[in-house]
Amino acid sequence: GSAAKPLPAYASWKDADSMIVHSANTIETRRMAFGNGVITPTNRLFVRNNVAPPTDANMVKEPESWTLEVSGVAKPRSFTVAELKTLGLAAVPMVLQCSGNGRAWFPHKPSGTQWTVGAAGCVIFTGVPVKALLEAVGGMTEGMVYMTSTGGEPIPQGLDPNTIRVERSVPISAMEDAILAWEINGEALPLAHGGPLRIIVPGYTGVNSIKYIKHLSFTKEQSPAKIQQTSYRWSPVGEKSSASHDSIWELPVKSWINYPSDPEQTVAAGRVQISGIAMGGMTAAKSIEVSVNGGKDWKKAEFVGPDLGRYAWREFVFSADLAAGTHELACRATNEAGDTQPEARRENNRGYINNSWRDHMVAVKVA
Ligand code: MSS
Repeated sequence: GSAAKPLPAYASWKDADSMIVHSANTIETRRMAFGNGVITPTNRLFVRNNVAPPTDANMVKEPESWTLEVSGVAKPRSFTVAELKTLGLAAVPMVLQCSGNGRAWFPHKPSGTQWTVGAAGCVIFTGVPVKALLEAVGGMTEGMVYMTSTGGEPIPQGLDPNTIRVERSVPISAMEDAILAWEINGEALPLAHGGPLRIIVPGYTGVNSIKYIKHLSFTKEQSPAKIQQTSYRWSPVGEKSSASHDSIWELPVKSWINYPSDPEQTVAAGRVQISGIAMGGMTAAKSIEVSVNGGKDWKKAEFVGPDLGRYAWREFVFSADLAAGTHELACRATNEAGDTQPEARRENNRGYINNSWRDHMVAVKVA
């Protein structure tokens, strides 16, 4: 590959040694940098922007005065963050995972960032439940089908806003657990992660959690923005995506091993602690199995550390006695809904939502 790129200014506070800088808008967490503490430290959390983030330095200086417009409700109005803070409070531990995480393993080499495992993290967002906001505005207008969020990036003049605007619609059922967040892991939400205010849609892929949200509306139709209509769709390989293909929304069950996973490292023969993370998607991770022979035999592994609820991931460990040689380590999670992580990825043109256990396997040298 090419020489390591520096962190962009807006994310210069990230721990450089823990990150892979693909571009100024796409920064991945190294597989060996997740730790075993369940929560991903904010300075190691991945960053993904579809367009350059806002450069207005004042934006996060006075977070309380950022305003959110709310429409598609009985009493449309706008709220400052200070006003939102009076309506309710919830803390949501959850996996934030880019739709394209795992794209690097699609054999047809889809365009887009070649993420392996690091476009994901487990963090705690704090803010006001969308439900509490809805109560304050008299509920949504009758017949609404989608919850639509608009990002606060300035739209350059002379361009069709729909080609640039970061605006996503999700089914209104996703509203149940959604929050408007101003804090991440107990700290003010930095611009890189959507400060001053961001919507969080737990269980859904990252693109649906719109940063620097400036407009929340309940709508009958999905957003006309390109990012909704023709991007983030389950289109077949080789086929241009369109609104006729299903939208990329809910996350599936998934897991991967983080330790050992360094291809440069040789592990000492004998007792080895194999550890990683498991998530359930829309329901909690229920169990996790590990294979030390490339998926031929599976044994139950143990969850360790705190259980932070259905949208968070779990840490797991498996003790194995490994003899000298190369071992293919794999893991496979099952969620509360009874879905088990599949061996094969679900093929799609842009390489979204890879949860194949085989793709996430690691070959470890033992000596
Ligand atoms: N938001 C806005 N406003 N803008 C942009 O660009 N992106 C997406 C989300 N949101 C955006 C938004 C994506 S796409 C993702 S993943 C996420 O975000 C990420 O996050 P962080 O915080 O990590 O950066 Mo894929 O599905």
